[in-house]
Amino acid sequence: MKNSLTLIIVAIILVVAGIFLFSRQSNGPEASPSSTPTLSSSPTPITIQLLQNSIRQFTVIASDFKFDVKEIKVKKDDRVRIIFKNAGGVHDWVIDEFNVRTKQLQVGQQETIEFIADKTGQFQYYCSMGAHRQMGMWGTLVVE
Ligand SMILES: [Cu+2]
Repeated sequence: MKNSLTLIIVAIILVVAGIFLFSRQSNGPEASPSSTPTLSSSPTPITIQLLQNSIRQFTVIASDFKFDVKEIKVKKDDRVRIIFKNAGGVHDWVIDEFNVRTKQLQVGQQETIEFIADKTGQFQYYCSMGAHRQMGMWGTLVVE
């Protein structure tokens, strides 16, 4: 009778200890997910910043023989979007250093091109038709 009472007490202690250990173990994994969001939340502001930086949009209108925008200023690594519209003659919009070139547009046509301004400096954009560049169809892209 005394032996079976001891067994019951031992069994109760084991069960209580088991519950205690089990609940501590299940607390363990719960603690780490709460610290994981702190780690994974840090890349989020960087992603948002990239998106905010990403697109600088400019509309450039061409006519005989000029671009209405003579200077475009952006920051390094900006994504530059040029909406190029042709209001007269046949023209294109070219910038050699970034390998950017629209098609040769007829009057009334437009084309949108995008590129990453991945180097700093001053770069000339121009119309590559005939002698249009020499006649004044150029402007400056400034990447700071
Ligand atoms: Cu031209």
